[in-house]
Amino acid sequence: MLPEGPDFRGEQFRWEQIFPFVSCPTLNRLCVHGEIVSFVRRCLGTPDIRLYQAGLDVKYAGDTIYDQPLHLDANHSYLPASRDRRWRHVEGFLYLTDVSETTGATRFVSLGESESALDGQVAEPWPSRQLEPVRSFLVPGRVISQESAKHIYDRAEPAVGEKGSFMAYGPQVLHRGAEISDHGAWRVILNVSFRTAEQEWVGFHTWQPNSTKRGWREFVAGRTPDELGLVGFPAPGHPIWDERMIAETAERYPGLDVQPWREALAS
Ligand SMILES: O=C(O)CCC(=O)C(=O)O
Ligand SMILES: [Fe+2]
Repeated sequence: MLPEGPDFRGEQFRWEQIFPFVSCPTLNRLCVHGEIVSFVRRCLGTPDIRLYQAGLDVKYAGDTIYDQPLHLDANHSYLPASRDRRWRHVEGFLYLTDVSETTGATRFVSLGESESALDGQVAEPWPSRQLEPVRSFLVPGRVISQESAKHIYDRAEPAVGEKGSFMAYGPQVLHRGAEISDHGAWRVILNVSFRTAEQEWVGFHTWQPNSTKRGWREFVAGRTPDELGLVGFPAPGHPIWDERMIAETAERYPGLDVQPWREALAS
């Protein structure tokens, strides 16, 4: 029998939409918002970063049970979370509604307490070794059950914030999704996560399969070389660019200003 308490339920993600968003230019632009990007560059200590996850996450009160167990998002990397600052990536939630303790604010344990809590724990499959064959597709990595560590659950704080707030955390921070207890409420966040260009072991979404579709063309129109670099587009001056490549790219993406690529070729 599956447990009734905190869990990773597929229904928690049923309204999720993945970037790029068709006919939603503002949402597309928010995924590469200048202030978020500059904050993440400072966190990661390099300008050379990539957007590796971008999705709109919508949750409605009463739709399912949103309580999750405390966990690390181990499904963002091939490797366990490093404790060395140099190897962190940044996971982020841009709040598109006000988020309070009763409207599903994610609960977070501080970095120091997360690390000491994990030190004492043996990594176990969730929800149990017996159920691993049926549930392994939902296992997100290191999970701490309430029974094994109630005191750590008590230390987890809700990340409360107004619409427009950006909540950022690293891969070694314990957290859990929480119930929306206000009747009739909903919570909307834009989930955007970044890695350094060299962290190829970190990932979640892949953009290329959608790059021939309308939503992608709409996103690319009007973007700058710097914004496109966040999704892996080669910068002006990269050796792949010649006249023909620039012309065909301009044809593929109406509304993209290819002048910076032309100027780099000429210089
Ligand atoms: O939606 C949330 O509040 C957090 C969800 C979460 O941590 C997860 O699904 O890994
Ligand atoms: Fe998570």
